[in-house]
Amino acid sequence: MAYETIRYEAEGRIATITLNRPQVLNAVNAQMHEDLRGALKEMGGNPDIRCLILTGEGRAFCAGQDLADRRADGKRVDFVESIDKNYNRLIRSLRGLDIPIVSAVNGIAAGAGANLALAGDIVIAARSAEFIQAFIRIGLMPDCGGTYYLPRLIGRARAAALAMLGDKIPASQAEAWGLIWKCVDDDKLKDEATAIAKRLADAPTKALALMRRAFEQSFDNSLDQQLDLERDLQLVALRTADFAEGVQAFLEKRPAQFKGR
Ligand code: T3D
Repeated sequence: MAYETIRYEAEGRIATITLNRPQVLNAVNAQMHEDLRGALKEMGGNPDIRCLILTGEGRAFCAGQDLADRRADGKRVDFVESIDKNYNRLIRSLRGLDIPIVSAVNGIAAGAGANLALAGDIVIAARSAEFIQAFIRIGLMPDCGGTYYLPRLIGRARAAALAMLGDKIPASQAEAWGLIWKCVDDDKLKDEATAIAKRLADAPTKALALMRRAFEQSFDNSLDQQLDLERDLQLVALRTADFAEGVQAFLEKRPAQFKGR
């Protein structure tokens, strides 16, 4: 299906969502939220898909909320709806997927756009890309999970400085700080993202989803709680056909053919 503000492509086991409003650096408007919901639903209806790539068209990944829709011209905006029904729902949908997400950050990622990128399980960026918690520049605080993920990824000192000062950091700095997995030469981004996505799409999908859940809870759990959680989730992994195949393939000295079941 065609969407107004994004492109959705499904090829083999990999789906790609490309934010596609390059004239405004892929800023997010209500239509884009609707289109993203549509694409995620379409993807959910395709059992072959085992990895999602998120990227942007043009020179930006995403510049966050479309500020043209936030002009102080008296037009009433339902901010609860915007945050709850659009942004939070989007982040919850992405983090609730049972397939992995690769964010391929092709250019600047600002505000909600930066935190949308961080919703990926593996985030890679073009060397020329930049990350900016732009919220403070317009009198806001980070959302879309920014206050959750930033301190967990880079520690409180860096999270606070990024959010409070609103400075841009280059992809190389983001990599050095552990905000993202790695940055690559601009002309290699697409190939690198596809290569990672292919590996993930061939991996035992349920184990990937289970480890995401375990990582998500690890900062709030004691070691005892985390060990219990690992037991519970590992019991799920142990019952998958992919585990049986993994062991069989090992014993037969051949590459495993995981089916995501
Ligand atoms: O409202 C709610 O529902 C709450 C939720 C909020 C979530 C948020 O995301 S709040 C944060 C919103 N985003 C920003 O504050 C970032 C705004 N953009 C910028 O600061 C800069 O554009 C960048 C640092 C990202 C890039 O700068 P630069 O110099 O490379 O590009 P530029 O010239 O500023 O932008 C190019 C065009 O894109 C320009 O349009 P023009 O002049 O060519 O017609 C610019 O207006 C447009 N653009 C960039 N970002 C946005 C945007 N248009 C609308 N909304 C944007 N966010």
